[in-house]
Amino acid sequence: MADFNYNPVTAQAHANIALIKYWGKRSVDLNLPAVGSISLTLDALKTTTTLQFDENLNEDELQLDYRKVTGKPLDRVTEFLDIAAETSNRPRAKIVTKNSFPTGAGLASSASGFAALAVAADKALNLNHSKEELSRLARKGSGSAARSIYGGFAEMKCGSSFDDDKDDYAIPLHDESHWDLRLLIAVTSTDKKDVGSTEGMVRTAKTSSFYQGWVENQQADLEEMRSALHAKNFEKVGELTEHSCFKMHGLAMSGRPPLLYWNAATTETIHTVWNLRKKGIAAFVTIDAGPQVKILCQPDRAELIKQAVLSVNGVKNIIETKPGPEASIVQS
Ligand code: 2P0
Repeated sequence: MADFNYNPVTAQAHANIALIKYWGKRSVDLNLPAVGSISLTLDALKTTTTLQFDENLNEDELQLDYRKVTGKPLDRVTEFLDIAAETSNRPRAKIVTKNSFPTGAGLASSASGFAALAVAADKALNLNHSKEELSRLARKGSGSAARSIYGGFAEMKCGSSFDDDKDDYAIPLHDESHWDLRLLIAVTSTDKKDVGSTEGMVRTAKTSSFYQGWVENQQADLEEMRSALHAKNFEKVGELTEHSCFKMHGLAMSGRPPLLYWNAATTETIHTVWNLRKKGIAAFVTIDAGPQVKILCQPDRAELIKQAVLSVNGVKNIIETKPGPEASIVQS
């Protein structure tokens, strides 16, 4: 039985963008990825979470951005705390969480959210987990959260067992001081997506004839990206980032029924970035399970690219981010 600390604990974590994408699970029950992935943690997208166990509560209480949350998101948090405490027979908790960015806008709030909650739970349960254990725990909340335990660049490992997760956790590649890059997020819609990532991944694995090829080729992309990041080869990192993005989306589109996360402004933004590239401006796109376009560039090109992309019909705003720090305790 965990050793409960009844003081409030506040933790923070930053969202991340996958440069080499995760798509597909080898176990949905254990939330085990089918492929490894490589990500960049983002400074501007931060979640701050305060967790406090309270013996007087009958159920967990969740507040997100000043609003009480019930239903599925609360169930997911309750389940996660049961896993962290290794028992459902535990004191209930109050969880107050705030994002520095709009929730549900396709900006990976589950990654920063579950990474922050894993770090807060570790402290509130006096678990003293290693980084590897914290990452494994965050993964149980959301696959991409495993990477948000680290700052800078991280790699999510993919094990081979179908019934244990001993090899499924992220490791740090380089911290945020390794390389000064920019990631511009062109927000094209704030509507809730129709098909969530988990459902999308399951559908793809079941119905796409491209799926096996996706899984088999991932290792080569991971190896190339590791070397390119180490060498700070921007053109190579950019090319690999776009390749993994379009491979993932091609895969999603090849499912039955097809999954297309893009809107018209998404496509228009891709072409705008490619046109800039034809003019010699190094910029590369990546897109997650939503319609926002993320543009990887170097700091001295950020302003010019921002202005060009802001003129695209349907682009609502642009969030500028750079490599961000690891997840941490803010107060306890
Ligand atoms: C990624 N995505 O690597 C990929 C690329 C979206 C597209 O990880 O089901 O919310 O909670 O493990 O982490 C989004 O999926 O999925 C995601 P679950 P998650 O960032």
